[in-house]
Amino acid sequence: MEEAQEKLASLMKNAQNKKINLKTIKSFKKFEKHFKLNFKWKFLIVTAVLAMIHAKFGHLLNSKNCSIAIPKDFDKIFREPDDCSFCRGIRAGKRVANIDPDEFEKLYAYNGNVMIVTDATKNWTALDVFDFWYLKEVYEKYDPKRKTLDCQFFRYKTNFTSLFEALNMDKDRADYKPGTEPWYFGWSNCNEDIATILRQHYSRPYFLPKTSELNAVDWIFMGGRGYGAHMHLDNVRLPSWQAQLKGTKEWLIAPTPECIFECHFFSVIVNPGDVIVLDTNKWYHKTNVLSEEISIVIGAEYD
Ligand SMILES: O=C(O)CCC(=O)C(=O)O
Ligand SMILES: [Fe+2]
Repeated sequence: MEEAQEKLASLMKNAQNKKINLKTIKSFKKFEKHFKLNFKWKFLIVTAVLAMIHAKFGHLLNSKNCSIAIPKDFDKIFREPDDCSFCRGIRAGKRVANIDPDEFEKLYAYNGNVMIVTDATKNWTALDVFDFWYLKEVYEKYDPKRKTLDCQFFRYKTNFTSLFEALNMDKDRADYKPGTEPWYFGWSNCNEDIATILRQHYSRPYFLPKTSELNAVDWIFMGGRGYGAHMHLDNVRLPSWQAQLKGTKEWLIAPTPECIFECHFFSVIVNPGDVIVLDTNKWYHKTNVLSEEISIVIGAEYD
């Protein structure tokens, strides 16, 4: 009893020192007693609140042009668990050529297959024309008002805060001269004037389903050896294609955590001219440039 009294006295002294109003504590206790929540109720309330947030802001999670900054991986909270049917039995990328769009649509376009189409960039001048200096020139010339700042920019491990800052790096670094800081970054192009210029050098991959339009925003990723995108899952609704214009890149592909005992991890190597097609919303993916030559790719989602 004495011990309890001593404890109480010390607690009250502590509360006084910290300027805590003891009446508040009393009323809080009352509140707690009245509304004491068991685990089940707490879980239901948290779920309901998250569902309300999702209903209100969920559409922003699907947009590549989010207007509010969403904490990293926040969207994964709402991902429905996979039943693993998309990845079961897939152990490698499938290299194909001369593929009919109907066959592609029926067999590969909307399931878990990871395809590498080797003959889809035959007439594209982008393979010769696109490099750091060409893209810098296009953006400086056709976007003097920097509308492109509204598009998304992924800096990965660099400190660049925008595409323009990245395109302004000094010449030696841009050329990946030894001793300069490495870089890898990516961006979406939501500037229509620039899309028109860039699309003079490539076209909609011939094997895509006939009904699929080339109207999605294009994504460009570029950078040097040993660098790439970290392991991640996208939240963009549709599957995508990506053409390797320069350099060689490895894709490390992994199933979602709930499928790791049923599905396989594998890697795919893409060379200049290859087009990789995969559902980046369903496969975790990480990229790594293998070549000395700077890797440049262009891609988009397809419906
Ligand atoms: O090409 C890269 O490095 C990353 C591409 C990517 O993450 C994507 O297309 O979803
Ligand atoms: Fe991705």
